[in-house]
Parts: sequence; structure tokens; C-alpha cells
Amino acid sequence: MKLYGYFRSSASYRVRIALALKGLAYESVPVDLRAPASAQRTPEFLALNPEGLVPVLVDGAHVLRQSLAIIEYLDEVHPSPPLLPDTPAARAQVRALTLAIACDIHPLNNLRVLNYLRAPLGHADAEVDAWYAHWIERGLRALEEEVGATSGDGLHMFGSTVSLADVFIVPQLYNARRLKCDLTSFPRLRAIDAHLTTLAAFAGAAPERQPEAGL
Ligand SMILES: N[C@@H](CCC(=O)N[C@@H](CS)C(=O)NCC(=O)O)C(=O)O
Repeated sequence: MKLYGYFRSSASYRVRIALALKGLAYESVPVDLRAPASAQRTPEFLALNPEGLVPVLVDGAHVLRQSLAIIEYLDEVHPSPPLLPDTPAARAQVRALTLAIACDIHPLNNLRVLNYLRAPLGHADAEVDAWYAHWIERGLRALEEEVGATSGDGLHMFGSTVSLADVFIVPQLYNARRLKCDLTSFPRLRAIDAHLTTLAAFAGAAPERQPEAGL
């Protein structure tokens, strides 16, 4: 398998965690999202993903896009350890926590959205930072309340084993810290993150552990 990703991309980080949890080997293909490289917009990359977004996972003849679809594919093809619980209601709860991050928090704070606010809309860096902090804070506040009911042990988003929701929260908090968001009012999420980042699969997937981090 080949994973096209960027070390700081939270969507790529999710897939790296899932691959590690499943114990799957893969070749990492760095796609430098930073200008002037902007490798996600080259014709070669757009042929793989017309959306111009990482990650893309190539598994044999399958070219897979969208981190959630990729991770659910991996979970179906390599079911152990499972990332979704075994009852429909529990699966719906895990997916709800996951989608709150994937659909409601992350897209508003993506690089291309922040760049569009700067130019052509002409917002100053401080305004763009305020946009980021606002949407992160609002999304995390809801999750903080939700995990009060869904976490079984205060160390996982749902129940007491690693699920899809855990794979998504760690990169999102990493991203929030990188953009200097104040996370002090989210003690439950911070405790979950502190536990998960001690696990080998999460630790090894961290951006600073990727070979491109030093370049
Ligand atoms: N919903 C997509 C989001 C992918 C995404 O937004 N990727 C970002 C990095 S985290 C990206 O490639 N950004 C490039 C850009 O904004 O130009 C997924 O989960 O895979």
C-alpha cells in the first residue's frame, strides 16, 4: 500500500494511526502542501484525487480518497482490532463523535479555507486566527460534553477501547495546539489525548515522527 500524505495534515495523521493500529506496512509518499510546492495541485496528484486533498491510499488497484472512507475500508478488510463497536446504536455513537470532527470541525479550518479568508477575501492573520479558534472552540466544547456520557473510562472517546473517534480526536487536538488554541477548558478531551498519545500506534503516527518533519 502507498499512502500519499503530508506529515502535518490531520487527515493523513488519522490514516497513519489506523494503519499502525492494524499493524499494516505501507510506503509513505510525501505530498508537500506548502507553497510554493503545493504538490496537491499538480496534474499528477490531481489525477489521483481531483479534490486536491490528502490523504490518498493506493491499495493494489484501489485508489481510495477521504480519510474516513479509507479507515472504514481498512477496518473492513483488516477487522482486527475493530475500530467500531458491535451494536448498531454504539456504532452510531462512535460515528457521531467521529463525524463531529471530520465534517463539522476540520473542514472549516482546512488550509484552503484559511488561505481563502486571507486572499482573496483580505482578512488579516489575526482575523483568520480568530476564525480558527472560534470553530475549534465551539466544536470541542460540544465534544467535551458528549464524551462525559460516552467515554467508559475517561481514556477513550467511547467505551474503554480504541475506536474510530479516538483516531480522529488526537490529530484534531494536535492541530489545535499547533495553532495555539487554549485547551484548558476541555479536561476530558485532554485526558483522552494524553492516554492515547502514549500508545505506540498513535505515538509513531505523530507528525514529528515522520521523516519529512526534519526537512
Ligand atoms: N475530508 C477530507 C479532508 C482532507 C483534507 O482536508 N486534507 C487537507 C490536509 S488535512 C489538505 O489536503 N489540504 C490541502 C489544501 O487545503 O490545499 C478527508 O478526511 O480526507
